[in-house]
Amino acid sequence: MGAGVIGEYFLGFCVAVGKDATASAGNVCVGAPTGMLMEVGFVSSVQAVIKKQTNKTRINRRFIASKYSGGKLIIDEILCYTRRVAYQGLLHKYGPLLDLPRYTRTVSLLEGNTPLIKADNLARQLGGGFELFIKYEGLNPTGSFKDRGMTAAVSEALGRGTTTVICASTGNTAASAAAYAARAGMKSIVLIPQGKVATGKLAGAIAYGAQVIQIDGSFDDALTMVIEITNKHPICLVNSINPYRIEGQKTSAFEICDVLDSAPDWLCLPVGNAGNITSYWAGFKQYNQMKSTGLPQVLGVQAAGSAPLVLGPPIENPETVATAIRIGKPARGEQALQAAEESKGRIIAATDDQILEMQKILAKLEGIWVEPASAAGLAGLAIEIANGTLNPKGKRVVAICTGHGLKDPEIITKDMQKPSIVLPKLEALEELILG
Ligand code: AN7
Repeated sequence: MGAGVIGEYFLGFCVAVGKDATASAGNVCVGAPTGMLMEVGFVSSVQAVIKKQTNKTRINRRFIASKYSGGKLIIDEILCYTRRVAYQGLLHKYGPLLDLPRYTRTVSLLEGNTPLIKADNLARQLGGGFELFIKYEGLNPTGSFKDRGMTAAVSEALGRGTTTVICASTGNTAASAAAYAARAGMKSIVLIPQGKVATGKLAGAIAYGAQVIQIDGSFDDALTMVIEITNKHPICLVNSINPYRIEGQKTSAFEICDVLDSAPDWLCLPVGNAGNITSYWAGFKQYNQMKSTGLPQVLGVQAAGSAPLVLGPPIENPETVATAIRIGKPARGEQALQAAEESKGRIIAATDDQILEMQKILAKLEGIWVEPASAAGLAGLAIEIANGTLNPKGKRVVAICTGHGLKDPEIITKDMQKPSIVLPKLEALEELILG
């Protein structure tokens, strides 16, 4: 046995001779009688991997495999290199678990695989006695969780021969759609509510080459319009009404279970158009069926000024500083309420002040800066704990932080104290720092 590094790949090789060397298709492992196991990623057959390996590494050895039996590939003799393949994105990793058509052609920016960060300082601030993890979705390629759904939706659209995608957006969907469309060689059109989209999101959509159109109306008006136009013209809708968006976004639930070995006790997340809460619930349920990972209670959090799922009827003129979730008529509202109910959780509202306060605390206590909407889930958790309606003691809580703070820098800079200016002299600096 030996190992070495070639390029970006970790390479190890093993020699296995004999009938007890087996490999399972899917998440393929090549097993050697020595007990050595190496993961080589998703492939349809071990032979294909070996062929790829041998081409890649120019190892001119023979690989002999006889046949599949009981889901296993019985191997007579292996003499091969295996490698731990670099991360290749969500469809590569979880594709077989997602309900996508066969014609799907993967368009990926290596999205997903985001960190689950333990937040002990914040947990202590909230009273302690429980485990708190932040799923930092702002670290996706375009800075939000939308990339999980977009890799699936745009891959399906490409495979189907679509040339143009369209969405209504409070900003993050727009940036994500534009990026994936660019990569797929498609045109993208994004409709945004006038003047209410954070700079980092608008800049992204423009940079990725989208046709950006402002609607003199709300997100809900824009969504109605993209539905109408896609019913009439061969343009692909990539809002979360698109079922493939939901499929892609389920992967975050899979990742959480893969890291924790089970679902958390509570899942807290912001709710806008309600695609994400729908996806998480579907993902946790699917994994639980497959792997008995359990189910979380779901706490969905809306902004108080745009909380139709808390108040009941749609909100005509939603308002909130958390512009990402400034949505008055969530497309998947019914499913969100169902997820909350089935999970024995609930959907609540947090005020703008509570959201902004949590945004600051999270950045200052944990070094995690998220956009306002992304702090809503945690703001809701803080409210519930303070009210005594959620007892976290001994529990494991995961909060989904959906978008990066850099998306909306103005929310911080507009109120900030200008940094002090000193002369370029040591004494001046000393006086400022040491007083
Ligand atoms: C950071 O980009 O609706 O409940 O058009 O950007 O699945 O809608 C954004 C939503 C939470 C709410 N956090 O997710 C859009 C858009 C952030 C968001 C949500 C959004 P959903």
